[in-house]
Amino acid sequence: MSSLFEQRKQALEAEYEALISRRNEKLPLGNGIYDRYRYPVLTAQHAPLVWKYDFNPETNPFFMERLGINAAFNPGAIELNGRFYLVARVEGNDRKSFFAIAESANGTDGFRFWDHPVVLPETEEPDVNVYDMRLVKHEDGWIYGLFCTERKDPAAPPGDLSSAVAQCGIVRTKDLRSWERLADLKTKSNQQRNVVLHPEFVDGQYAFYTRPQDGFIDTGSGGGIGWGLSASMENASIENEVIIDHRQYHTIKEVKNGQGPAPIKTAKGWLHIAHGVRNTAAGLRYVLYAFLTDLNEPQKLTHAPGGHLIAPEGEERVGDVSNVVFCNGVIARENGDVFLYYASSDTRCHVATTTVDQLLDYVLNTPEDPLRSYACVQQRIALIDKNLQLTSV
Ligand code: M1P
Repeated sequence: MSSLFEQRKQALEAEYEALISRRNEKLPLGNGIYDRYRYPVLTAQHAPLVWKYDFNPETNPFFMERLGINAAFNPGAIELNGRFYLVARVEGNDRKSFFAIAESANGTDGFRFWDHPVVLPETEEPDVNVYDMRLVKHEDGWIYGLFCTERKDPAAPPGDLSSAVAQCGIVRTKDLRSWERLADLKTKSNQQRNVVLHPEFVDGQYAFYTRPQDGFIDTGSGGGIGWGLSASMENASIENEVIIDHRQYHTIKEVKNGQGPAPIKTAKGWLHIAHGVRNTAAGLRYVLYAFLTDLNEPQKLTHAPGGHLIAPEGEERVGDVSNVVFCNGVIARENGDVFLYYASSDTRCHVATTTVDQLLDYVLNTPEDPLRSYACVQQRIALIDKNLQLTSV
């Protein structure tokens, strides 16, 4: 009769391998824009057992978790040599997030974490929490990772243990294994989250999408997706930050919005995925939306379909922060296939697959939000009438 330690270890190892080797399935029909999949691609349960358990029967006779993992979500994504890599935000039971790389051969299942999480060097001002890395293959030859670094607000009054300052941390790598930490991005804003590096130089400078805010949670009078240039990445600094995609009353991005991953370069312009947030009686609701900007002037918005591209559905709606979908990782392959990695409710990560052609059709031909119910009805009647003419022949 094997020990409790051995029984639990074997059962958990079998369960883990079954999870990693489970094939994912495209859900039928979809909406023509993208396809969802039956299973999330990364969850807390994808964390290797050696991250959580002490494997020594002497010191852990109950085969008990010693360092639990709470969630795996909001991954940056990159394709290297035909393989798919996610740099996930992994959150321990202690609420601190860290980055860890999961690798898959096909991008929709089989994601397995590397043995060790990313060792992210600190600056002289240590990060308390780090999350939401955007990976960018820049034309300068480096892979950059821009992420949110969060520290306690030194100006918070005594007793306020919640106020924090969010800024943009920057690392770079060539192989996803060794990471060089650069100075945090400097801007004039008190708070920066959702900062993303544009993959190409613009006017000979590094170009950033930003999200200036007055407060840690509240945008205050700020917000919107911003844009700014910096001559250097080693000491990145933005002097002039302009808002290129504003928040707007009674839309999906009324409360706040933020750039998702770096935009995809297409023949018709730069294709952006972003998140928009509105308030409800049940709290904030995060959805994804898309827009297109000019190929030569990536800060110039050219097409803005109304409404959301992806909203939380089914089990996606429930988690640690319910009613949230968030995307900071996308892979656009040479052949035009697109793998859009989105997390749900700050808990787990999913994939939606589509193509550049489908996304371009979506952004070019989906009408803008007309901003008033009456105008929305007119917009829908125009569609109905065109269809009725076609169907009555
Ligand atoms: O909890 C939802 C999201 O909230 C933040 O995003 P934003 O700054 O746009 O509000 C981030 O903490 C993000 O990680 C999180 O998913």
